[in-house]
Amino acid sequence: NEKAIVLDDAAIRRALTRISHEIIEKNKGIENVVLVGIKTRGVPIAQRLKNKIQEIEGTDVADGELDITLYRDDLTPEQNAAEPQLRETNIETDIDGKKVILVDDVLYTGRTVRAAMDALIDHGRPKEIQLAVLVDRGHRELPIRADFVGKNVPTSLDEIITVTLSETDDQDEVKIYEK
Ligand code: 3GP
Ligand code: 5GP
Ligand code: MG
Repeated sequence: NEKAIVLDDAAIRRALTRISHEIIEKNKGIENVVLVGIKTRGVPIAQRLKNKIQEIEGTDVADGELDITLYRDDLTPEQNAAEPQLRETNIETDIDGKKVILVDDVLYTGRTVRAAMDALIDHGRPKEIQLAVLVDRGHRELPIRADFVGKNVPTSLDEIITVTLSETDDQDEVKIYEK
C-alpha cells in the first residue's frame, strides 16, 4: 500500500553528494577514513560515496563491507526479539587507528549498527566510528545516532520504507508504504 515517494533518483544523488562533502569536511579530508557498507544496500551506497569523494578529493578511499543479519525471514515488529548478528566481514584495510564510517540504507532501531560496531571492534581498534545513512526513520531502541543523514523520515511503526538502488534493483527510489 504505497503512500509516497520520499526520494527520487535526483534527490538520492543530491543527498549522497551532500553527504560526501560533509564527510570530507568533518574529517578535514579523507586520510585515514575507511567506508564500510552494511549489506545489502549499504554496500552500493558506500560505493557511491567512495566514488564521489574520490572525484572531489582526487585521492583513493578505502572501503569494506559487513553482512549483519537477523536470522529471520519475517520483518514484523513482533519478531524484533531476534538480535542482529554478524554473518560476514570483508575489510581488507587494517582499521587500527582509522576513522571508520559505517554506511547503511535505513536506520531504525539501531540494533544493526550496534552489531556492526561490535564486529568492527572485534576486527581492530578504530580511532573513531561514524555513521552515514540514506534514511533515518526514527524509533531508536539504543542510544545511537547518525552523523550523516540523507533524509529524516518520521514514520509510524506500521509504515515501511523501501529503498531500491540501480545496482540491486531496477531504479533509484525511496518510498514509504503502509503495511
Ligand atoms: P537491505 O538488505 O537492502 O538493507 O533487512 C533486510 C532487508 O529487508 C533490508 O534490505 C530492508 O530493505 C528490508 N526491510 C524492510 N523493512 C524492514 C524492517 O522493518 N526491518 C528490517 N530489518 N529490514 C527491513
Ligand atoms: P535497525 O537495526 O536500525 O532496526 O534496522 C536497520 C537495518 O534494517 C537496515 O540495514 C535496514 O536495511 C533495515 N531496515 C529497518 N527498517 C527498515 C525499513 O523500514 N525499510 C528498509 N528498507 N529497511 C529497513
Ligand atoms: Mg540495510
